[in-house]
Amino acid sequence: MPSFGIDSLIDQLPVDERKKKKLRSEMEADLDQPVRIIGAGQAGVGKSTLLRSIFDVKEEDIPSSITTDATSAETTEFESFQIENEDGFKIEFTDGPGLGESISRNEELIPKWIEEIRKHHLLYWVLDASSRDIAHIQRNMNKILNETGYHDRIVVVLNKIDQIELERSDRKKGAQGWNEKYNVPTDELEKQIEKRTNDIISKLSNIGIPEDKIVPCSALKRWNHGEVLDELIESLPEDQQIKVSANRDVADVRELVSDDVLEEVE
Ligand SMILES: Nc1nc2c(ncn2[C@@H]2O[C@H](COP(=O)(O)OP(=O)(O)O)[C@@H](O)[C@H]2O)c(=O)[nH]1
Ligand SMILES: [Mg+2]
Repeated sequence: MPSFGIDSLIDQLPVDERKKKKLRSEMEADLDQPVRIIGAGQAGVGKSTLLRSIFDVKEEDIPSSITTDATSAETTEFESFQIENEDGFKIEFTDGPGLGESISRNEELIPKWIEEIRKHHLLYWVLDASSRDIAHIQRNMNKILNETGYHDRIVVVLNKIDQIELERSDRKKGAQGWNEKYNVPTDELEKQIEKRTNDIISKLSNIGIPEDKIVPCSALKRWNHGEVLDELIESLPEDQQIKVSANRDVADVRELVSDDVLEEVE
């Protein structure tokens, strides 16, 4: 047995002894298997950036075919890569062709996505929070969720919240969106994030996605990425959660604020 400290990990779970025993035997059989996570969304929404901000994924871990930028040739293939975290557990990420780029392409892609998603424990779907039109995304999501039944295995990430436009009156006053010093949104931006998030929550509740599955974040600024990870873990099947919990110590807040702030508090 590799030294995962599995017993001590299981001991920390808030379940009774019988459940722990059952979990232990299931997990030992399953230990070498990776947790499988698949990311959907249009090209350029920030899927790869998000992985790097949450997991210890290095640029070189990601196959070059996956890191293609938004303007380069469309890929039609699904591609996976694995990382191993501190506890020795494997996490496999799958990336696929961008959804929502054109209607005719969607017809062809959606069945492929459905087939592929079924092989994964969890689906995360990244939206660009700064773009307003999500009608077509909503339709794609609805089709895919109805076929896969993954309503409780999806996390919707509203990424790029740092790019949401401020209200015109605030812009006129010269307000900024991002507070660089503390690496947080300004009050003016926060207002817009809330509006946009609530709008998406109400649109996606129509297709059966619960409110807590929808998480705003900025992968680039690493704002609220901890919440994304928490929601990902919570949405995994119980016996898979432990494999990802080592990643819970995502960037310390202190890493993210500017140096003069750190000097002030020290
Ligand atoms: N402003 C901003 N840019 C982002 C954010 N996340 C990703 N990006 C940028 O968006 C571009 C596409 O990101 P990438 O992760 O490659 O998208 P992917 O095609 O979905 O994997 C890159 O230039 C990223 O730096 C974000 O939260 N805010
Ligand atoms: Mg990518």
